[in-house]
Amino acid sequence: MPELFIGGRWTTAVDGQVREIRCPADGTLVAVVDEGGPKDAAAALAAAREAFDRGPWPATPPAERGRLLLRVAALLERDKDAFARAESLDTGKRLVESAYDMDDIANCFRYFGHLAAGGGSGRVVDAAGPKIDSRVVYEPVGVCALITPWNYPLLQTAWKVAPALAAGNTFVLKPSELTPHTAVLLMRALTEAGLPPGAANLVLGTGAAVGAPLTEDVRVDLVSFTGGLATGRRIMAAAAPTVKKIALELGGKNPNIVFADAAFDAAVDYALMAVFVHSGQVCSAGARLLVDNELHDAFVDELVARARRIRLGGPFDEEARTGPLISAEHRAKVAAYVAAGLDEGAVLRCGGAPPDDPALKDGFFYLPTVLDDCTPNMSVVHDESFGPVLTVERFRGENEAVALANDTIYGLAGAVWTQDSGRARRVAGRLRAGTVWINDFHPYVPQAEWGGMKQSGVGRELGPAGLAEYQEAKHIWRNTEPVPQRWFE
Ligand code: TXE
Repeated sequence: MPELFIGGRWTTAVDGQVREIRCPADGTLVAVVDEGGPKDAAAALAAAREAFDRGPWPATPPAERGRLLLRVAALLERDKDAFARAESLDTGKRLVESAYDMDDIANCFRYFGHLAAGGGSGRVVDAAGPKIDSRVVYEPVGVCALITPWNYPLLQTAWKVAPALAAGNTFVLKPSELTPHTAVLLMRALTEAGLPPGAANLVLGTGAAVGAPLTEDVRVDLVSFTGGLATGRRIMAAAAPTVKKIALELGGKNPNIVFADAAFDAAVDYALMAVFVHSGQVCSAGARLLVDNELHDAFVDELVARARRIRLGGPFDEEARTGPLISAEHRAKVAAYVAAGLDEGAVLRCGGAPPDDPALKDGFFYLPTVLDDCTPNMSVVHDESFGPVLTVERFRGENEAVALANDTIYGLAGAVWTQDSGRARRVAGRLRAGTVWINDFHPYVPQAEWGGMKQSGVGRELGPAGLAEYQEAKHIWRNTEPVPQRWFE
């Protein structure tokens, strides 16, 4: 069955291109999919434009749009196993993690479904006196280009698709060329839920051939992108000539600050989870451990001992605790960051190489790695390696902890571990990050905004602000008793 979805019809790529998708855990062929190009992107944009300018979706009452999103949530739950399996085969991640993701994804659709169904975000403004009806209404932005990455393929897509549809937009989705399958399944669910043709369009393909044309085209009103910083900068520049709205989530280099009075066992456990879950391919990964000098030796010894025991494996290995990296190129990049860190004086405490287990030789695995005695000037400390690599720095006192934590161009997330609630609040208040956890790491809820300060991005996803990204405010002023003003007399 063809995999591009344009104007409500499944189709192959105009130029007949295809791509092999292989599982990163063992290199097995998952499928051969259609690979679109600029002509397919243009056709999808024409369909999305037509559906926005003349189709029923933007004018569908918000409550009805909300009900459709709730039906999508129910379909995602009905087909959870198929979605989770597809996600695991594309990404190599453990099936159980893909299943957690599916729960989050259904919740995301449900949250925005209820938000839309609740309606009523417009307001009456009574600033101009009794003869004026003045109200502000929120309308869809228009045609959205949604460009998503490979680490949480459907989750990142849901964070964009659900609010975009809740607000009444139409869209063209371009998932990562490495992980297309759950996007295909989502188009089927949207269709089954009753979304009108043209409101949702899907073009598979590379960033250069499909993503870039979408970011340049005048028919696109908004680009929402999650991915790497370098690509985010390119997209911002590409969107400038036509002054598109942009929303960018560009990752982070997130500090995990552990004070000497932290609950030791929980702090070690979460420090491991913070950085090694999904082998570090998480935008909010706690990749920089900042540990109180007093606690350093005991904490890092215990952490390293536990990191050595982490079992790697493919999606269906029930004993495995984390999986492979997405590609050979990505693993080479992670290895290069580790090598640079060692050159610059970091001390390797564990990992630092692919595993030697012959059962893992066909996958892109890399051992959980801890680099001790790191300093802020090392590239492995300030760049996002996006792999299972933890750098450790020591601090003495609250001020130094905060200074080190904020010494980054990123500002997505961070955590502080202490049993002193005053200190926890003070440090949380001083961290320049869009999300701060106190005595925790990684949780989020669709009700709360997610996004980055500084170069971690522009705008917010989730929460009421996540819906607002996809809306334009319009002020409508009605003079109920117009009388001549004689301005020019
Ligand atoms: O991402 P890209 P890559 C970070 C992480 C990783 C690095 C590079 O550090 O090592 O980015 O990963 C599409 N116009 N993150 O190269 O290029 C591309 O096809 C329009 C953080 O895989 O950012 C894909 O769909 N689109 C991150 C999407 O952009 C373009 C998640 C993401 O790919 C394009 C992933 C262009 N010119 C990587 N070029 C996070 N924030 O969670 C590429 N694309």
